[in-house]
Amino acid sequence: MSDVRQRKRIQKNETPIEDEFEYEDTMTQPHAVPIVLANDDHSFRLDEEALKKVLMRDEIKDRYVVVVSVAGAFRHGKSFLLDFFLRYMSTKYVLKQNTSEWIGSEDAPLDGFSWKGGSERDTTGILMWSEVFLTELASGEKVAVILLDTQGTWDSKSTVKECATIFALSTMLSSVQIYNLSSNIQEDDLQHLQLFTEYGRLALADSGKTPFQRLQFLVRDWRFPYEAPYGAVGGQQILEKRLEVNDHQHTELQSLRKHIRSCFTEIACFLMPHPGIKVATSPTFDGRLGEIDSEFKDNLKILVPMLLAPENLVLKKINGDKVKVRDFVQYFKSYMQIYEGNELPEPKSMLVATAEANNLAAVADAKDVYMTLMEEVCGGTKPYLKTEAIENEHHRVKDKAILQFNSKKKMGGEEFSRTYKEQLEMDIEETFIQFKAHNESKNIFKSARTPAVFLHWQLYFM
Ligand SMILES: Nc1nc2c(ncn2[C@@H]2O[C@H](COP(=O)(O)OP(=O)(O)O)[C@@H](O)[C@H]2O)c(=O)[nH]1
Ligand SMILES: [Mg+2]
Repeated sequence: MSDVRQRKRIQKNETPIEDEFEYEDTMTQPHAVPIVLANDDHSFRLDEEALKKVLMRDEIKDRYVVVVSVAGAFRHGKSFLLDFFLRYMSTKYVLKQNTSEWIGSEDAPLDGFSWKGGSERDTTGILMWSEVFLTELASGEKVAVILLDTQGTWDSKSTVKECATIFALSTMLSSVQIYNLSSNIQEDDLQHLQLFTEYGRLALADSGKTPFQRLQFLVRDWRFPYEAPYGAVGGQQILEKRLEVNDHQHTELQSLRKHIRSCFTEIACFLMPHPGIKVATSPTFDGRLGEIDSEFKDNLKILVPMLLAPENLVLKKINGDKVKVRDFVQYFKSYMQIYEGNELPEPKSMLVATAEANNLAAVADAKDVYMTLMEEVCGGTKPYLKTEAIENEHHRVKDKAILQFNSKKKMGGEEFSRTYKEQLEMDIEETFIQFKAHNESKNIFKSARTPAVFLHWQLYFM
């Protein structure tokens, strides 16, 4: 806030807003925005205003969305990795430079999402980078790329629930979930995916569509390159082994593996080398490349474009349909509602929330169709239409809007959609009343007040 505005507040006996000062300052620089925050009782809340501030901007909201999230236990270099993502995104998408030098200079400190050494824990939650990266795919689709950082610990009973929630929520929301693991893929890492496998089973039964897109295991500090080499090829070997189903396994382990595969369109794994002693232990390390092992940097140069180059971006799909940013906001809200309580949600309620959100998205699309077409017919600058003509147009356009609603694939079945369709029809009728009133105001015969004026208009038009 400017000094002048601050002084005026003081003069008016209002408290100076220090936060706002800081806020405006940070707004000029891209920064991490806490979107999902933990309450004291380990439940969560969504900062809807912050979410909308980032996403509901005109140049963003109608684009298809790509959501890249990094999740997994704390202090395993998630935020550190994301800061390299940011370097790549800025070079490639903002500066539009096609260079392998995106990785930065040897002595520049690494900034962006805050990362740090030590064992102190951050609060649990989800952060979104305030800068949304825009690009166009080879197919011509305009997309917006959102980066999510997650924070959590898995270190005590109460926080395990918190972490499971954040992990679940970020998986539901992302098109690429990077599952960051230390040194290997263990059985309990797979078990953390259990909730989704059940949700996936229900979603598949309901719509026949694979619920999620890409699951990218990322194993840090891989120590056996002679067994499986660093990178995607070695990762694939390890993944195949871990997801292998065989008769010697307990049936539970078998079905977990089968269901994990059925939940994601694509599952991959990448093995990262250790970044070097300075990165892992030095309290003064500031992220500069000069102090990171070159093998780690070489692999970063492969990993990051593999995930974020325009040709490798994965669009977020729900129920098989691509999702626009504004629909994504709706999904975020619906999912958040089921995670707001103190218990982990049932897969069934995850399904209901998805069905609710895709019905709401279908309603919003249909309303858009109605508004756009009616604006063309009788919007602000259009001439007055006779009552019969505007009513005919209304029926024609309303049919189109309903058709749009019906044609959009939705979960939950006919019965579930009926309420949304009824609401849509009511909303359309209400909007029509406004269009009609606006149209009437253009009727010069009726709005002319005095007989003299009326006569004047009559003479004019006859
Ligand atoms: N051993 C190891 N440490 C890393 C790696 N990447 C980053 N670190 C260090 O791990 C610590 C925690 O990093 P941070 O990104 O805050 O972890 P987060 O809690 O998962 O987000 C920092 O001191 C980093 O320097 C890695 O690949 N291996
Ligand atoms: Mg972090």
